[in-house]
Amino acid sequence: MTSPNRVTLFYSPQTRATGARVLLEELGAPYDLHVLNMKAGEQRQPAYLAINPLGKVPAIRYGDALVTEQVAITIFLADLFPQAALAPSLDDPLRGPYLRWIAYAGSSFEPAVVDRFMQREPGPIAMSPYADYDTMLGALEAQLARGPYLLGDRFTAADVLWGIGLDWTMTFGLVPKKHAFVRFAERVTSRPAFQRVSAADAEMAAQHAAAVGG
Ligand SMILES: N[C@@H](CCC(=O)N[C@@H](CS)C(=O)NCC(=O)O)C(=O)O
Repeated sequence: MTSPNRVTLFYSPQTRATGARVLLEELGAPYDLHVLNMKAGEQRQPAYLAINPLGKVPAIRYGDALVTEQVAITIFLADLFPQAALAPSLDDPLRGPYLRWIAYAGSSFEPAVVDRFMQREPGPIAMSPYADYDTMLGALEAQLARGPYLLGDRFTAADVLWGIGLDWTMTFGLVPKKHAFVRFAERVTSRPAFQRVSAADAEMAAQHAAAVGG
């Protein structure tokens, strides 16, 4: 039986849930994994749709709270384990920029990258949530060029979200391998937490593929 005050992460390897697991590792937080084999379609079974009606990971449960969406999970977890100091406190001048860049990942970067992947035109600039792709990415590049981390010298939970997001999107050719992006993503993915999760993910993904005979 899972302790009510322990984080359960609904998880599938090599997905957006990887970032949530890396964050838990960076936080030194105790957690349990509830693994879904997406290759077997477990994310679309009623049991999981009761957790997240969208059938998407990551999701977390903490006590009675269910949290979905990477952005919310990043903010929630980093605040839940303040001893790890990965979230600027409410009165820290970095708190606003920290929230800004976490929200930017979900509200501007994700829709832009998905449009690009689907080869969809964003439509008129005033109607697009991210203006246009180049402007959206240019703002991110300018922020990262200040480095070494998104908010300057301080490593935060926002870096976990962005380091992994950029690593994936560059790998899939959805984001150009600009120096500022590559240098930043390497800084995050070379950390022990990412390395551990990445190795475990490779093993788990192979098991999932084997379980469905592929
Ligand atoms: N809006 C969600 C998106 C999460 C998402 O797209 N997850 C993908 C994995 S990378 C997923 O669960 N896909 C499974 C499916 O739709 O069948 C978030 O920010 O967390």
